[in-house]
Amino acid sequence: MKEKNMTENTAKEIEANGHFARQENEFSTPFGTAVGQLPVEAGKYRLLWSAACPWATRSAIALELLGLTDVISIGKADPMRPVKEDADWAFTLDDGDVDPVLGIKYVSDAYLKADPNYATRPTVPAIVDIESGKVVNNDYFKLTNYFENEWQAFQSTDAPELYPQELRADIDALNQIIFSDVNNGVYKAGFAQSQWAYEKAYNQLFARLDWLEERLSKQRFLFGDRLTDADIRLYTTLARFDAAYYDKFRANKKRIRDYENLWNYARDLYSIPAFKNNTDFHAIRVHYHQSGHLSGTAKLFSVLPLGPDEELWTTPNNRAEKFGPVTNLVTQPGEK
Ligand SMILES: N[C@@H](CCC(=O)N[C@@H](CS)C(=O)NCC(=O)O)C(=O)O
Repeated sequence: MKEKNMTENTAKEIEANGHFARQENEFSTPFGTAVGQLPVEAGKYRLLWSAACPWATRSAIALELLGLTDVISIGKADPMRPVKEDADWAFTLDDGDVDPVLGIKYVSDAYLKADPNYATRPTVPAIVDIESGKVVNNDYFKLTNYFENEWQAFQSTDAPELYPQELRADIDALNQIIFSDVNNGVYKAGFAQSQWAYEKAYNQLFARLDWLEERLSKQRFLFGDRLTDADIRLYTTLARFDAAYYDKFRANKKRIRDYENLWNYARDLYSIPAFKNNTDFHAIRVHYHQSGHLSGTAKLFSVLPLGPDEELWTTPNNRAEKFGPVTNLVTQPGEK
């Protein structure tokens, strides 16, 4: 079978000028108590994710930070995409290559159960209703906010408030900027199909990283001394930057390691177990460098770059010393 490459899979998302415009999410019914919303119930849903994916990893980090991993179960797809005609994610990390709860081989099985005519990319993260086996929500942008807001009754007693009411408007505004220029900015650079579109994305990305570097020179996190939803979103891009986006997506003006504050900040976050436990640098390298669908030129099973050295992520950072403690975490970053 032929492995489709990124260009074929995302062809519908490339505008005439070569700019990458991400597809809409098909399943966006919110969680909540109103009629027509998805009921908030322990044991009802499964999050499908892959450690390769920045959009899915933000959900995995939020679930663990909030103590929700026994409430919403988690299925993990292989970072190496299957050799298969259609774009997909496979459960080849599991026994028998099948997700043990849903009994499916591919993420697309849950999409097709929900919509037999589903014709766009089956993506992670996806929330599946376990009983029906159908995807009920794949709104990667809002999922963490649902976990933070709507799932409060099930959160652990010491869960940090990641989306406090008084900061919501500011967090939403910053999340939008981070999405456009950084999270999706790297994809706009990497998937651009014209020099103009690439340069526009590249310039926007590095101007924004410079701006964030300045913001983080004054405070421990994006909103001062408390960890928020915005930090999770920025982190998942920073964690992939030097290992994948820098070279694979030609985002090569600077590495994150070259920014004093962003690099210390990224390592500060990595020293929090929920971040570290959901950061798999091997999965990231395999996915971006070897998995067929992203490889404009590389081949499946091509050579895997060995660096950057993961150990760099555990070197000491200066954030606590510079800015003092985190006010909404019981266990401070780096503490056991
Ligand atoms: N659901 C969003 C974002 C999530 C997303 O793009 N996830 C990626 C992995 S990081 C994915 O599953 N891609 C599947 C594909 O490109 O075939 C979208 O459709 O663009």
